[in-house]
Order: sequence, then structure tokens, then C-alpha cells
Amino acid sequence: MKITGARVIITCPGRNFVTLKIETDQGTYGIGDATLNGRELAVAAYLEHHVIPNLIGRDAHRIEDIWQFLYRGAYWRRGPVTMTAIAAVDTALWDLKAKAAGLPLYQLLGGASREGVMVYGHANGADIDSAVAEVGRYVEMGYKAIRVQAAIPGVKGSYGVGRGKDGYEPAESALPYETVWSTPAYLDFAPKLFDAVREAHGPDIELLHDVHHRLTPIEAARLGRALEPHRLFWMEDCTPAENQEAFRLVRQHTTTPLAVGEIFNSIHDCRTLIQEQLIDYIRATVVHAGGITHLRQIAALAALYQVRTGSHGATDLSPVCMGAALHFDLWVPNFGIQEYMRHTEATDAVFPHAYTFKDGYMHPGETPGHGVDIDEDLAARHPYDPKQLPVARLADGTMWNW
Ligand code: GCO
Ligand code: MG
Repeated sequence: MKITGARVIITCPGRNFVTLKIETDQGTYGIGDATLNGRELAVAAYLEHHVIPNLIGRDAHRIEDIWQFLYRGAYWRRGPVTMTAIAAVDTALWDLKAKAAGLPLYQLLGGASREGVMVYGHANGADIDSAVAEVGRYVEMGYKAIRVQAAIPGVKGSYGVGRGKDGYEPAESALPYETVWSTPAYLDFAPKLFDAVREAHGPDIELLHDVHHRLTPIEAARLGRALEPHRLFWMEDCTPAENQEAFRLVRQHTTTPLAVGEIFNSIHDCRTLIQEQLIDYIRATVVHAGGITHLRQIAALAALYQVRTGSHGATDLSPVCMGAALHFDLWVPNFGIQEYMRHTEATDAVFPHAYTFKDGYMHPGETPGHGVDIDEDLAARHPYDPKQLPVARLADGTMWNW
């Protein structure tokens, strides 16, 4: 199965997606997600100039060798741009191999370890009451696990909450929207939000919360402890994780489960976190962590330390990533949960897919490959529209972590 061509397809059905399509001499093709939110063209150029010329003529079945060639052979290792490009190739090759075998991708990984993949949705509110109501809407849709975020009173542009009538969408303007961050206001507010949600919805529903890298370790420890009575499924990205050792301090002070890793791109980003059992869930994804081939290694390391997977699944990861992730999740022995932020109808139309949602669980479907396709004619009708993620500043103007 020789690779005869590869192309990058960029489309913006409401938000930007980058897709790699690899074609073979068998008349087959595979696709992989290459979307890096706010930095899309960097990956597109990396693929077009530095990766695709290396693929032509290779045997598409040699997934591992191609992965090693692109990783070791680049000399400049790791980083989100490189690893997203490698992930796109890897995902497209797994898609091709599974199509050639006539099997859904999860069968090639080792078969299903469960009947369905538990996912969590996003309930966001402009205030506590509307967040509580949103949780109720998600419960009605069948969700067993729900992430809850609400606007902090008096804080401009709180993370995770839509502005105006639109839902939350991280990258919304050509140049970054500037938000303001206040740790004291947030630390006062977050426990009140979860008091209200638990009071309204009872103890059974799984609740998650994303701190989005905003706190210092000791502040994160304080929040984790304050949230213990609410029995969170996890507290996510409570402090930046470039310094993995920082989590030792958080861990010493709280039993609230910790999740980290949506911005990680390599096993080395989470080695200490996993080996010292400083986290409970690893959020690395197919698209940003080197594809199925590398994510499999991260999950295997995590399994040794009873750390479970909880892959990132925001709307800026395309349905192609979602499809591949669901095959991975159905198989991976130490599965924890999968994030599922629903795509818009316009996005779903560009990326027809076999995956389904029912009663809080998803299934990747039985279509050979990863089960996600791209309608190129439709994609071409939605040209690239440059957008960047917001930034955050403290009240005095100091740049902070968004
Ligand atoms: C999440 C994430 C997203 C990111 C976004 C950035 O947990 O879903 O934190 O909301 O901010 O994916 O591109
Ligand atoms: Mg997050």
C-alpha cells in the first residue's frame, strides 16, 4: 500500500480545522486531524513543506517506522507544531490500515474493553443560577458527567463562559481578546458555584471543573481542599505544569482528583506527574500528542501508576480527532473519561462521522477505519478565517496564564 499523495485541507465551518489526507496506490485514503487552535498555519506549513515530501512512495502500513522517521529524523524533537503534524500522519495511517483490514480501528488496537465511552459535557453559565440550569439540561440529555464553569462576578471574560448569546468558543477574534483574572474573586466564588450545583442536582452526577492554569500551587491546594466536600470527578489544570514537581505541593494538601495534560505533546511532559502519582487523569490527546502511536505509550506508562486517561475533546479538536479518540478510548485498559464538547451542525456536515452519543456514553461505530470522513466540496466553501485564543491579565495589567 504505497503512499501516492498527501494534501492539507483547511476549512472554517464556524471555526478553523486543518486536516491531512493521505492517498495510496490502492485507491484508498486516510485522514488525520492537524488542528492547533490559533496556530493552524504553522502546522499546515510544517506538513506541506517538511513532512509530505517525505511520505511519497513509502509503505503506508509501516506506521511505526514512519512515526520514528518523523520524530527522530526531524532532529528538532517534540513541541506542539511538530507533534501535531506527526499525529496527523499517524492518525491517517491508522485509518488507512484499518480500512485495508476492513475493521473499525479499535479492533486493531486490541478490541473493545467496554461497551461505551463515558463522556463529559460542558455546562456553562453567566452566573450561578444559569450554570445550575445548564447542568439540569445536560442531565436531561443523558450525561453522567458534566464540567461546570460560571462567570465570576466582576471579572471580565471569565474562562469557559460564552459571551453574548453564543456558546463558549475559545478562539473568537483575529487578535486576542483581553480578559482580566482575579485569583481572590475566583477562590471565593468557585466553592459557592459547587455548593449550588450539588444542592440542586444531588450527589450522584459526576462534576468536573477546569481551573485553566490560573493558580499557584498553594492556591490550587487551597481550592482542592475547599472543593473536597463536593466530591469532584476532577479539578483540571489547577496550576501550570511546565514544572511537573509543582504538583507535589498540591497533592500533599488535597484528595480532590487532579487532571492535567491537554497541552502536553510528549510522554516526557508527564513522566514525573505519572511516575510520582501526582495526578489521577492524563489529558493528552491523539491530535496534540503524536497520534495513536504515541498516546498508546503515554497510556501504558500511566497504567503502571493507576493514572487513567481523560482526553481533551474541546471543539477546536476536529471530529477526525474525536473519532480516533473514541476508538482509542473503547480499547485503552486504563480509560477514565473523554471530554465531548459538541461540534456545530456546520462542522458535523463537513466531517460526516460514524460515532454516536447515547445516555452519556459514546461509541466510535463499526465503519472500517476511524469512521470520520471529510466532504471536501463543502470544506472548500468555508475558507480559513484567522482567529487567536484570548489572553489574560491581572487587574494591574500584568500578563497572566489564560
Ligand atoms: C478544555 C480546554 C479548552 C481549551 C481549548 C484551547 O478543557 O476543553 O481547556 O477549553 O481552552 O481547547 O484551544
Ligand atoms: Mg482544559
